[in-house]
Amino acid sequence: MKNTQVINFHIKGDERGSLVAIEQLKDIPFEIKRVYYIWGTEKEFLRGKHAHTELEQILICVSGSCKIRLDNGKEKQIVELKDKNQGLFIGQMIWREMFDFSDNCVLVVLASEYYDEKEYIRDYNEFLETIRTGINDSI
Ligand code: T46
Repeated sequence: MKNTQVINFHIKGDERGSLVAIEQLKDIPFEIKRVYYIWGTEKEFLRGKHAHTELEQILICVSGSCKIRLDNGKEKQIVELKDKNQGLFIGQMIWREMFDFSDNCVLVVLASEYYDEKEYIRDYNEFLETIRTGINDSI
């Protein structure tokens, strides 16, 4: 889906175990302004349910697994994150829902912007309307 991408990070492994390094503007397409992580979400809960007008992010499941439903207003896609060297890029104006969290899931998120509640679209009809009218330049 346009404006989303699964990125496979290079694993530097030896007999001691594995290591993944992520460098801004090299392994991912933006400068990192914020890092946050999510854990302890039980299987029946749904997180996300919003889109961002400005923010770009990379989601990485560094433990366990979860699924992400991506929706650009026209098509939907589900991505399962379960590999520690895999990141999901989500660009602007993509509705996302995270679900099916495993017990040990830790989801790390690298974000291109500081936290700003004003650039969240949390109403699905408003999201569709913004897509339809093309108000956001990134669409
Ligand atoms: C996203 C998905 C993948 C902050 O104070 N600072 C922060 O940087 C963030 C991300 C959240 N918060 C506060 C806002 C809420 O009071 O933490 C609380 C939980 O946030 P939210 O309900 O938005 O969490 P999720 O898991 O639904 O969504 C989060 C991100 O907000 C969002 O940008 O794309 O993870």
